[in-house]
Amino acid sequence: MTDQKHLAQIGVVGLAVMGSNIARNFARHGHTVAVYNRSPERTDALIADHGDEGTFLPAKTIEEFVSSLQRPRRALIMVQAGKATDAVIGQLADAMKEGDIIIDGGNSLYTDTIRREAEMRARGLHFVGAGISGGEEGALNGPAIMPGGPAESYESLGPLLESIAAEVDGVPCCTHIGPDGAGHFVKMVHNGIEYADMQVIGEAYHLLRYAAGMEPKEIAGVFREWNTGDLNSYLVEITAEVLDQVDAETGRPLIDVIVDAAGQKGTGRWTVKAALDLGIPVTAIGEAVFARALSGARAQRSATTGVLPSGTIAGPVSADERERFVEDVRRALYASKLVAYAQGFDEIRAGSEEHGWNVDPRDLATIWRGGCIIRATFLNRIRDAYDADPDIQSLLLDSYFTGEMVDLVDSWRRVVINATRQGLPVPVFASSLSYYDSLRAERLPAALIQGQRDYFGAHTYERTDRPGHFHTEWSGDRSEVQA
Ligand code: NBP
Repeated sequence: MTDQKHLAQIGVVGLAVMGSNIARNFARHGHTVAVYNRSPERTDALIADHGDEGTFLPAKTIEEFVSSLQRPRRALIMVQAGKATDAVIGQLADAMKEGDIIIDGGNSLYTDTIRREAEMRARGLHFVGAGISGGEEGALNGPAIMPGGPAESYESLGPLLESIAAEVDGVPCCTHIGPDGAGHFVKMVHNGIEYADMQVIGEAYHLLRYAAGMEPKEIAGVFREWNTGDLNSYLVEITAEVLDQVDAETGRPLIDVIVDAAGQKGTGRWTVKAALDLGIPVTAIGEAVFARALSGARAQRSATTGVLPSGTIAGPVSADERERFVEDVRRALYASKLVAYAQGFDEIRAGSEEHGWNVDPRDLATIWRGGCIIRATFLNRIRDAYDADPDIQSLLLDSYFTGEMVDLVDSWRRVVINATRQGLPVPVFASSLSYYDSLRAERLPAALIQGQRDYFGAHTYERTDRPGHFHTEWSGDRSEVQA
């Protein structure tokens, strides 16, 4: 029998930027790490450049890789999501034995993870879909990790993953999320929230720049100041850095040199698609995804710019009003952000109920405080809210959030009005305010929609004064009948 001591505790397949950084992170934490990549050049480069950071066992074939792992074998896949992941899972499964663990750390679609977990279970293997956030820097120095899959596999895998995850107040940013696709589902929604968070920051910048006429450097200072308060977060911090950057070639602010067409890899879109299926209004995430799509519609935009009338009914904010406007924008940003997070957590609750995952939202608020892109101080508030009431209907109903809204809502309205008067787009600020007003409204126009549906399709409606379903004989004598 092979001497287990000299074998690796974990192996990483796929040594592009994410995989090689995670492998280095494991090695730096004293684990022996088996490494394999389809093209051997990447394996060679990792060993040549970083082989002295710990103990690596480089493999030339998947069979050699698998046989260099301690039992139960733990192999982390970090390859492109989709077909490449399926191909690698197939190769590993053929070489592995019952009880071994395959971990997919890529950005896989959670329904793929559900399918793969069932397939691997049927072969006696454990399959763990693990969301990993933090980009390449996080992968190297401490990401947030959201592993799903069988709880049993977490016993042997958890301590390894926790050892390389970020830590906040001594708590690792990694915990078992729930069965099969739960980990990838919450990672997907995390990314959706990230889209909304980035968009609201973008809208705040846009208003300071074009409604208040401030320069990027000045705005960088504003974001730096905001980062010391409620808005303290990684995304606000890096926003200041980006806005401060000067283009070496032209001497202009870098932000003015970057083409204003935002890319996307698909996790935001998946979040919205899943929300549509679950019937959960994630308006902030939806608007953020559409805003990226619209920014990328460059031919359409250049055809309409200067052609469609602006109809603006106000000029820029005056110097006297600027200080108050900046504070209003801060509040509008915070309020919109609260809505985005509340909606994201609604989607996670609905997904968890739909799939029977039993995801604890407090775990997410805890592990997202470090390592990941949406890390923010205010996640502590979300954890407190779920501690106080694990079944709360909406995060906005928690006393902290409700109290904040009292302070924020007037400013939020002023900002949306101001932007509209100046013809500046604020899709997430505005739609989040509409969501907020819809949520708290005593009556919605949905009553009229029910009337229309009953008129053309006899879909029936409920009455406010007694139970049952009713239909009006619209094309007859217009009397009402109980359905
Ligand atoms: P990429 O997503 O760019 O994938 C490149 C890796 O996939 C290479 O190792 C490549 O091997 C391998 N690969 C491909 Br492509 N097809 C393969 C196949 N058929 N068989 C075996 N290997 C194959 O790498 P990444 O940017 O490091 O991301 C890895 C995963 O982590 C992805 O799922 C990504 O979505 C996720 N993720 C990325 C980030 C980020 O910030 N980049 C953050 C969080 C999660 P080769 O060298 O032989 O071509």
